[in-house]
Amino acid sequence: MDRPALPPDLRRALEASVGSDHVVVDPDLLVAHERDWTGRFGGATPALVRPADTAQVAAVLAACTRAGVAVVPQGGNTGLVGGSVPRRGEVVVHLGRLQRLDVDAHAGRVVAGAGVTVARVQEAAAAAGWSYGVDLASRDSATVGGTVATNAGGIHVLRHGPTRSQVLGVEAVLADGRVVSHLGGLVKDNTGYDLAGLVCGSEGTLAVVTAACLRLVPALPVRTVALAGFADAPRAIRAAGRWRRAVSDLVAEELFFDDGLSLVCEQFGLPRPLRATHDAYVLVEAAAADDPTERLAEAVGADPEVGEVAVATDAGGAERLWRYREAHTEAINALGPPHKLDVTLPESALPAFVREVRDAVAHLAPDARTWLFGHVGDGNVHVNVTGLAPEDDRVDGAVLELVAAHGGSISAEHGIGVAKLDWLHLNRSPEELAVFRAVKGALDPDGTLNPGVLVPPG
Ligand code: 2HG
Ligand code: ZN
Repeated sequence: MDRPALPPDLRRALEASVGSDHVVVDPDLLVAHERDWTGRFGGATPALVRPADTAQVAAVLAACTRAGVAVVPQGGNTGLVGGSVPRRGEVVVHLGRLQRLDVDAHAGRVVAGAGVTVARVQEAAAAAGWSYGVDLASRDSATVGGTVATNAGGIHVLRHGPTRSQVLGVEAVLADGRVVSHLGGLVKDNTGYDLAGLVCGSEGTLAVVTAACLRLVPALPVRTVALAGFADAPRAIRAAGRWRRAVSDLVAEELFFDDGLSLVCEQFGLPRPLRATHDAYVLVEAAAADDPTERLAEAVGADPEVGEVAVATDAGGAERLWRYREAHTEAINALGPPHKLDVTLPESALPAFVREVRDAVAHLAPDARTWLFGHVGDGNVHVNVTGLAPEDDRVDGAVLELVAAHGGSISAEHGIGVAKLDWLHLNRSPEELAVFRAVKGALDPDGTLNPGVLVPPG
């Protein structure tokens, strides 16, 4: 991989803005930032720049735009669609030093710098008697900047909505260095275009998020987790729908299958969680101010389609059950770079999709393996396919077309990045895509910010 050179004038301007220690050009230090978490997407960068605050981000972006050099913003680099890594010589603007964290315990909100991890926001919220509505397996690395820029989902979307539902305002820097800031945090604030809502989910293509004001939700300190085994996917999906309607304390509802569970158990040396082997599993978590166990047991224990169930009411037991679900991503990655197709289906189409998607992959790539798991509570299935060459995207196209044919979304929570760009038209009309391009052109006329991501060429 040829590493592009950083133009000397730009290097001087960047060093003047952030200090020479924070303009990294040593190839050994750059490699970790050049490939995404899956190992499927990446390229070479001439430099990684580490601004310390919003003013420095502004100076960096203005210098890059003046020099005609594109940038890719990066936080924890936990993205899964190739949107956080350089592909064609972009400078990486790393937001890790933006660590502001101010909690307003009275109002129930927090202003967090882009580099603060989701786990730190959760801890700060808990210390103030609140909770943060977003949680995801990559909580210790994923950052506020990245999760806002991608409108990250996670395991609590069915209760609290995705990241966009938590965002009360953002501070972001445009490509020319202008700062757009609206961090007042008022819940009722009906003063025109929702710029925070627009920047959230724009995947670094419109502005670089430097801070966000996030709402907090009431803490629900008593939690119970149940893992139920089912004879097949339709039974599991039907039960998940019944529990969503019956259990008002439900905060998470996840689905996985026996092949994924066996892989996790093998790779991490874990005992199987239930006595018997079942085809499909649903993990549910209920949380409340008082003990929700009885209410959850009433629904899960009495469900005629459940084959077997394990319940955890203490934190250690809950973590143990969650591990079977959360370790899927790592276990699958160990098999080689997967193709990740993060999709949502209408509830009524889920059983058919689960059956048809395996057939569709097997038809095109008989040697590939299909792994299905995800957030069944909001119809979100993570279709992972291993055993394909990274650049062979015939399976990607077939799966995404199947999703669209069922009225689903080709990206539930990971975003479009570069991975899904060729299929965005399945969900977005030519008129919508023209608006995407108009917005991009208005905010980033020189195309400095994350080129090739999210916005298809006209
Ligand atoms: C999860 O739900 C993440 O664990 C990752 O969204 C999903 O690995 C995946 O495909
Ligand atoms: Zn997920």
